[in-house]
Amino acid sequence: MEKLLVTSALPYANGPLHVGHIAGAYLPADIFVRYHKLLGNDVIFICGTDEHGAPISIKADAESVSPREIVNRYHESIRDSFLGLEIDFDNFSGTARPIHHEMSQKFFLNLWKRGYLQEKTTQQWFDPVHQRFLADRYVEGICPYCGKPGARGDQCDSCGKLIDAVNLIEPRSKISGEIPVLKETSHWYLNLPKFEPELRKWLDTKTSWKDNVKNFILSWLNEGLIERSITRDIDWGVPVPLEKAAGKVLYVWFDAPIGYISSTMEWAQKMGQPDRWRDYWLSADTKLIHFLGKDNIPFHTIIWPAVLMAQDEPFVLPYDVPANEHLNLEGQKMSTSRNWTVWVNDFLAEFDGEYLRYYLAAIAPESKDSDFNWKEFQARINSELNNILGNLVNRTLIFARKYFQGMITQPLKFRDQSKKVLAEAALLVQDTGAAYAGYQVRKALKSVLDIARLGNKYFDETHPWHTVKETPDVAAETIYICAELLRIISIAAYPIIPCSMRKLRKMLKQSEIFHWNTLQNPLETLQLGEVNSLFHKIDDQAVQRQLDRLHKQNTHIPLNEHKSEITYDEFAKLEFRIVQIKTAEKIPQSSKLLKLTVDVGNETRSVIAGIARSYEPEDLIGRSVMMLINLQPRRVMGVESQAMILAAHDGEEMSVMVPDRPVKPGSEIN
Ligand code: B3M
Ligand code: ZN
Repeated sequence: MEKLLVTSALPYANGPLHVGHIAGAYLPADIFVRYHKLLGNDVIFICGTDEHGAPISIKADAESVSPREIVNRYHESIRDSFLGLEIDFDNFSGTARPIHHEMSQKFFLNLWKRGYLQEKTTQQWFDPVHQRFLADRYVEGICPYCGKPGARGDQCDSCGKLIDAVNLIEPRSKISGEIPVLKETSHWYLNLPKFEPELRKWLDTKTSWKDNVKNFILSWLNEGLIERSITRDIDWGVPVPLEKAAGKVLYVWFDAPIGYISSTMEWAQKMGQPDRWRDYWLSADTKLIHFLGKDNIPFHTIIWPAVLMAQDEPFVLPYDVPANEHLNLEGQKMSTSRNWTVWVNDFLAEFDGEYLRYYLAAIAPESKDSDFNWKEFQARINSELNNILGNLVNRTLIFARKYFQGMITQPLKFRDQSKKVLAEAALLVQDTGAAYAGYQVRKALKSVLDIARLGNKYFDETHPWHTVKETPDVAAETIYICAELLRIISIAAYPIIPCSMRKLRKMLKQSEIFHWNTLQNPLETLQLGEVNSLFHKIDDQAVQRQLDRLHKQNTHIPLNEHKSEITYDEFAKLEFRIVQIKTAEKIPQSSKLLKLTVDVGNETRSVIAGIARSYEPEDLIGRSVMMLINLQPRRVMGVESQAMILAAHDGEEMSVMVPDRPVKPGSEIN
């Protein structure tokens, strides 16, 4: 029996989960864990929310609420998403809990006592307006490595490099937007170079790690390790447990991985065996496996193992770090700031969570980035899940009900064709298991589906609808074999779609408790339970609604992204004029839209404007504003809009563009 400690990266409790998160660190882990639980291995699956650091306090500042409030809100939202998707952790904790603070301080003190930390005074960015240091994401600028804008004080998302904030080009404070100044402060630095020989030795043993992970680590090591500060000047986090460090907290990336341990400790406490966590973390035979997205690789494969090596007890080091690539959406990079994403809770409000598990397994970004595409989602659910697997379930069980009163009878012996099908299925099951063990979710799903394809082909070729008339035994054999394939699928596909496979087992009167090795116990004669369709199809409107929502949401372009260039001639085609607003009224059923009539100088036009959240209709009447007037008219909520009002939006408020001094309606702008 293997002992496995499986973790998924701790999601920041600063926002809800989207499908990209699930595809990267959670679904693949859950599938892996379910497989190992089926094998009967000793496995626990650990997670929790990452509740510290700049991501949380920036969000709290933006909403003028406490970090604690943000953390509580999103911890719940994230937990609900996991529940809805049956991502089934043995424990789901959070790093703001006392057990985590204690453990993190203990880890820090061990490093300090054992000489791995050094206190250093350096210059750090300081916001002159708000009189505070700008840790990590509180400052943004141009990446010193790749030259792209939008790099944050801790990491550049464009090139993936970790950044020392002082090297940012054209830095700006995220709080005030001002240019920050450098000011002295002292911090504690982890002496990473000291660990290099031991890290290299350890990494050399990791020959089977995924190529994308190995390459990432090698490029890191080859650039040379540097000392990294593990403390910060912010007021939300684990307090640094040294008297002279009053007011400072541990760097979120220092304490977050310790969350895997504190969550395991919480699990052990809940079981009433508070020392049980040690059986996993301090035992050399534990396979510690960290599932994560590729951005988190260096923290888990260099800094975290170093911190574990430096403790005063022999902590187990990561056995494997299966990191996944990114998931794009409709051909574009996902972006939460632009709302170009699919939020899990929104998905669950419309569709069965099992469909997301199925689709994300089918397109898992295992070795390269992959694309979430709503039309493809529909096609996979309709033509694979329904037409292949659902079809085999329906035709087999309905036939049994119609012709055999729901009896599935085990034949005394099989015809060759049936034996061949069972043998092929056994091979496919082996492939499925090997794929699960090797983190190849796509391949596992394909093998499982091939079992269903095999069943459909066999059903067609043995045409029971003919044989049932003359040789009902032959038809009964077809039905038995197909039901046996369904039983096999109910185990083999369980890690991917557990809920439907439980339903399928119920119809087949199979035990709720089952193991991978029960695959070998053939179906005995049985009377079917109640038979229902396992899946239903997704109609065009449902998908169109999602696409509409996505495109409608996506009206804001973040500062570091720009539309493609246009020519002067293209620009010259636009006709802008000053117009005067004559009437303004709310549009019932819409909280965003106002209906305006405007004087364009020699005519009046009606216009729909999306400014209702920022203006009361009566405040607009009589005002002169800027308008694009040669835009093709369109109907919005049943009203024709014959121009477009220009307004600035900062993501929160809209502000209409007005002339600097009075000008006549109809005046041209150029
Ligand atoms: N919260 C980063 C992230 O969500 C971080 C992972 C921590 S794992 C210890 O991308
Ligand atoms: Zn960069």
